[in-house]
Amino acid sequence: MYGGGNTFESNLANDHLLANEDPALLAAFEARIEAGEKIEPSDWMPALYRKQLVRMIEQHAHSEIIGALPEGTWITRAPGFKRKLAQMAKVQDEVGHAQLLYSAAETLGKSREDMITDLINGKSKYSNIFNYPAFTWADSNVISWLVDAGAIVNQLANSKGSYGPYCRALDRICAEESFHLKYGHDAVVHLATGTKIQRDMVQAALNRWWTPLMHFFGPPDKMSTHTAILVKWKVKMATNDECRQQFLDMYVPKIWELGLTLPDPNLHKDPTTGEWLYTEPDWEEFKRVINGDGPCNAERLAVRRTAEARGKWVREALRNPQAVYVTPLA
Ligand code: BYC
Repeated sequence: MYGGGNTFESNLANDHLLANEDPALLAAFEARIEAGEKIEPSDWMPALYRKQLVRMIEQHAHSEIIGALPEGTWITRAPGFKRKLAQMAKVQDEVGHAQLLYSAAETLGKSREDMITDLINGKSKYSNIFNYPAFTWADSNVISWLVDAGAIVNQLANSKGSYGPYCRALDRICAEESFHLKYGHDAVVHLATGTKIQRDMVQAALNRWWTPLMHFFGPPDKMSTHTAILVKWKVKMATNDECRQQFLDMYVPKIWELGLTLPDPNLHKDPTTGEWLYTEPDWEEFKRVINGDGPCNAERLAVRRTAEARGKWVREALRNPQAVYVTPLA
């Protein structure tokens, strides 16, 4: 089970939602999807399509806002003024992506407040990968290059999907992510072509991030709960395994080109099928991390809780501009 709840029960609840739909409306909806039309917020949609989109877009938004934290801690320690400026701009972009995605999810009827509450109470998920620590500057660079690369593979595919507001948010996000990717690549090349200490530092970071990166694309298709219906309704335009394969195909050669290695002796491309073969990453570790028991889960949520508490007076002041606030920070 990968989800926070019981997958069998949640599948039953999903089947029930679908069974209750008006068959004629459902058929018309699926015909629109089949024809490549975009679904907009005011259009009729099955309750399950809405529920799945809220789940996925909300998790994506949380991933952006939590994802800003490991790199954010390196802003003050970035080596040099130019790297500091670029790091700051990137982190700001990630927070902006969260805003776009929360707005897209809100079009489906869940308020931003409820989404944030579910995040800080540990009810909603966010990407596994941001529950690992960025010990060194090289860790931060590996995130900027390879996590953003993985994100682009997934998001470029899904930006051609069926739900208008999510696709438009992804178009904008992908444009910014592609710049992050260039920044991350430049920073990794700098270390990989530098002194022995710099090369060792980037190699150690790569070793640390490889398993979380393989997990990032989600469980293997045969174990995925939601892929089948999301692919059918063109929310996911590529499966977890297809995205993982595309990432390996595009980035393993670039990593090897730098003289860096990957911590999987079985990683190679099958010359006949063109498919990358690898050692399955530890999926038990993945389950633990996405269900709240990773190295940094508690720390990440604690930061968000503090941010939420500190921003309370701003939200209240916006709601009620006449009120006077004398002690903004507790
Ligand atoms: N991490 O049926 P499956 C970024 C969960 S941020 C955590 O395959 P699905 C960046 C899944 O939620 C960009 N949980 O699910 C930011 C489900 O649990 P529930 C992040 C995961 O939805 C700052 C269960 O496992 N990208 O780039 O069909 C700095 C079963 O999985 C993960 C996105 O969010 C995971 N990795 O497919 C730098 C993309 N994988 O909900 C960079 C949008 C699976 O039943 N999301 N789970 O409790 C997606 O494309 C899809 O949701 C996934 C998973 C491919 C991630």
